[in-house]
Amino acid sequence: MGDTRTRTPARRARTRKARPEPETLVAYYRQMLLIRRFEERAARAYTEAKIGGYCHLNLGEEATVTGLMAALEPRDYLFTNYREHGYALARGIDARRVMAELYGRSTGVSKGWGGSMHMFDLEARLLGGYGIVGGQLPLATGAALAVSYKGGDEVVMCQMGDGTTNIGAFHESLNMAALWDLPIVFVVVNNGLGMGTTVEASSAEPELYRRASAYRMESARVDGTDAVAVREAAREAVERARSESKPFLLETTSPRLRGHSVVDPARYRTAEDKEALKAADPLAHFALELEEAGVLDAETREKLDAEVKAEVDDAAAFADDSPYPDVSTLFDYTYATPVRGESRRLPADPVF
Ligand SMILES: Cc1ncc(C[n+]2csc(CCOP(=O)(O)OP(=O)(O)O)c2C)c(N)n1
Ligand SMILES: [Mg+2]
Repeated sequence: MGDTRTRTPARRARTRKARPEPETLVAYYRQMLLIRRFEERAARAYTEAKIGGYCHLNLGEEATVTGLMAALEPRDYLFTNYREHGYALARGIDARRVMAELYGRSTGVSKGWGGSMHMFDLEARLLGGYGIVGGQLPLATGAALAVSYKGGDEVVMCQMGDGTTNIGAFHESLNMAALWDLPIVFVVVNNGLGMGTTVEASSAEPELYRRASAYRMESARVDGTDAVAVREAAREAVERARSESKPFLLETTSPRLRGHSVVDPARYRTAEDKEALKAADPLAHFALELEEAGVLDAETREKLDAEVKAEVDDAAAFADDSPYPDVSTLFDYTYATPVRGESRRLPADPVF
């Protein structure tokens, strides 16, 4: 790699793989299962017109989400793209509040005004959910600058998709983060597609983690279908950001099991592609691996299935029973501080 510090695949292959306790593995499995069932329920609720607007699911990315969130401390900050339901759940936000946000109800994470793409929870330090591709990067970089300026030891994690690495803000943000030694971990969740366009068709350097070398930033690629491997790689990056205040670019690879959003029939996929996807399902593989290792038996698996189903059913019922936000609160959360002369008019109201 010459003068860059980007890791070679050989260096990555030597990364130590920790052996977590059986309870931890089962907890990761449960987390992944919750995300899976939650997302399936969201897809169903969308077809029932309970959810409006855009809705992008983490199906296939459960191990990535679980591993990444296991690497963060509660005091760390998280920025994501619009595909963030799983992150909100794994960050510890109640499934009821996440579902209620999808339903646009006042009990939701963003009080019903954000919807699927704009979850925001200060307590969980989830600072969004962004619908503009790459919109989260400059904000996350700014948050890392604020941490650095204040001398804090929090780390900022900024998640994005593979397609986002072709957006200008990606390069501006990485450049500044490297130049100013900011405590930020950029994570590229490479699901192989930006809507219907493959990484190979859109990126001159399809090994996306290597892009960091342009900024002399360290980077690595990890199997995003392996929650433990993701956790280990992310921990290394997070702890380095914390102790040395150095940015890092981590790329995870995992399949996107369904269309870009719930309304995408994914016609660009062949029947063989779809069969291959089913066979590659990370959740099914993880369950099998745990069963073979004697960590998960059929009884526990059934128990977890029932528990998670009840949790998701309860979340959907809670969302359904919750009120819509009052229109009078439409502008309440637009600005953090009062704005002089703030207009509280609705779009159809006269300005003066
Ligand atoms: C600035 C901007 N350009 C285009 C879009 C439309 N758009 C929404 S998602 C998307 C693809 C992004 O793909 P990727 O970054 O790989 O994320 P993924 O959806 O796979 O998680 C595009 C082009 C947008 N929302 N914002
Ligand atoms: Mg993608």
